[in-house]
Amino acid sequence: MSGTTTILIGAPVDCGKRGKGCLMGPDAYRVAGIKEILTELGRDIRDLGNLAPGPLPEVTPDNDRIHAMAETVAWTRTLMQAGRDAAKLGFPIFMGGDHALAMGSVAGMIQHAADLGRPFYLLWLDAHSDFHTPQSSGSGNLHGTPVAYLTGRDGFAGFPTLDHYLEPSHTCMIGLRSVDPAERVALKKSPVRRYDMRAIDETGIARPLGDFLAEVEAANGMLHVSLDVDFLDPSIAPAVGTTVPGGATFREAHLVMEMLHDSGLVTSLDLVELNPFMDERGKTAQLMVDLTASLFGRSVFDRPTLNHARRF
Ligand code: 5AB
Ligand code: MN
Ligand code: MN
Ligand code: MN
Repeated sequence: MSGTTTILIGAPVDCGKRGKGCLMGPDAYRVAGIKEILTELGRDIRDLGNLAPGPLPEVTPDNDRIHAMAETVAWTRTLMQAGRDAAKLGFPIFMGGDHALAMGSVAGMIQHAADLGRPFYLLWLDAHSDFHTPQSSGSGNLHGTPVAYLTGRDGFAGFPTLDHYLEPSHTCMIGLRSVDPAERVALKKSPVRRYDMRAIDETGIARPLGDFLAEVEAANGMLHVSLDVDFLDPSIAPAVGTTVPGGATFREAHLVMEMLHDSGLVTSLDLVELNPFMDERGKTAQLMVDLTASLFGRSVFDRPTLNHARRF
């Protein structure tokens, strides 16, 4: 991980779906000790506090099911700019907030990588593919759309146009187990790499991740990790609106984070979809913070620097 400055960006985005509560996420991560734990790991922490969206634009969604489009557009603008500024100073951690925040956080990181002339890669750890367009979404919830927006799919009129979009082939989804029919059709036509839970059961989680990391490394890419709480099995991470059984186990999730640390490739992170209102004595918030600690190098024993990009 390059540099030691880590910038915490509170993004209490709660407009990506109807159920409320993700706005409490950033504070739950602070209560769970995110600053203290990362400080112990040698990081220099700057907490920008909780941001607020800019002025609401006048927008009319083409699909009347779409919920809170104006607010989501406002957040996208705010987070894109805040992320771009933060990335010049260090490693941004976007503390969500629901997954609609990734429209802004990842968009900002894409532009930052382009400014540096480096290729950009996205690791999407989620039960869902979040590949709906506003037209195909059955729920109208925009937290189910960020990957479609970021890869430049049609149907996002009214959202900020980006100078640079995400290459679908630079995107890797791991943990999938709830993909809607319209998303499946679109994904099948797209070079997005995708690994469902069955693939993980069959090969283990290290292999697909190792393959992807090898590619990022070979390209000297910058890697953004977007961690949705529902990537994890609901038995260990109940604080989420969209629980889907059969998620990543405690050890699978930690192994992902440990391999990401060892790769040295990760340059920014989203922690999304935590709904502290649904938590059990803070256990999900604590697990998300512990996973972040693994990403920043916490381990039982020191290891010689292993190159997981090559090992698996
Ligand atoms: B999350 C669903 N595909 O569009 C939809 O939690 C779920 O950010 C979206 O991954 C889940 O509403 C969005 C059914
Ligand atoms: Mn998601
Ligand atoms: Mn999800
Ligand atoms: Mn969710």
